[in-house]
Amino acid sequence: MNPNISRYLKITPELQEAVKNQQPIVALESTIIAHGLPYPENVRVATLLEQTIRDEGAIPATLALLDGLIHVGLEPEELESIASGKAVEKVSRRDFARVLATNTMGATTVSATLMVCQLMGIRVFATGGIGGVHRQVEKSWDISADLQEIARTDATVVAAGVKSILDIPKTLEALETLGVPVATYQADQVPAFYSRQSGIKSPRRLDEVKDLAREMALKWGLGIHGGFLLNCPIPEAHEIPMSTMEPLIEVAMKKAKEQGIEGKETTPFLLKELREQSAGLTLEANIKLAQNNSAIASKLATFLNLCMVNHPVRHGLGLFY
Ligand code: PSU
Ligand code: MN
Repeated sequence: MNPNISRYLKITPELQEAVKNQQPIVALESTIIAHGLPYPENVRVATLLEQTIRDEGAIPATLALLDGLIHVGLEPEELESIASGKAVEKVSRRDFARVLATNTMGATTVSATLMVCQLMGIRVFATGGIGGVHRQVEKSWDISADLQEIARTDATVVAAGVKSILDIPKTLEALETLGVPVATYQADQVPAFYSRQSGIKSPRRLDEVKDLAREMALKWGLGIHGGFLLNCPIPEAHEIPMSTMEPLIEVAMKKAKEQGIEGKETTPFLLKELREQSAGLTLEANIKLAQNNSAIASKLATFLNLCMVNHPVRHGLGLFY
């Protein structure tokens, strides 16, 4: 790597080894920790997700910006600061350099996490839900920076769909325009985060993780840049049906409007409201789905490793752009 860039990186010894030995790695974001889940539950969840990835054979890399350095892998005390800190910024592409330059504590969203994946060559990233096109976009123009970052990064994002605080059909359309393949794991509908069903047919169903691994290796081997989105429905035992969630979402959105919540505050505000209104039910669901995604991501990373090593089309031929 360019030495001018490595000056700005702090990689744990375990991950330095993993990169050197080309072991499968799964990235995890830190906004879900700092802004998506309450303290101290978030510390337990972050640790659980890392353990789940290990149990399935890959090495976890939780990413964050601390002390002017891009952290790849967090030590327990670093995780504690991100999870408990009040002054933690939610970082997307727009904020990345400023947060480093000012030594601010920064939690990476899907978009900033993907930037670090591209830098490190990490090809699989597990999260809960991605950002997307918000409802009433015609008034707010609120479209998450996550979408264009998935389009430009050579990595697969493993998520549980987008929750219906977003406009799911518009989010799918935007991803299609950006050239991002979107599939649902072992189901026909796009999952809606807390709910297995959204009523919206998925552009594609994927039954075997190894088939996606093969496709990823071929795409990047051909030099076609860009990511994938694999949506995994929340395990049945933990789902909250749409009919239960919809009224809660309506109330939360109304409250956000009344309080003038906008921009990057919107998603964390709605998540907190839903958690409170559902008496913690959404919190439990959020944990279970993120854990499920981490397990699937770990399997995917392991298969991908095999495919990349054995693939006849080597990466970087530059046939496409
Ligand atoms: N969706 C969730 N939980 C989250 C997020 C999204 O269900 O924690 C976070 C992710 O970090 C995502 C970010 O990248 O919110 C999107 O924020 P925005 O909508 O402001 O782009
Ligand atoms: Mn937004």
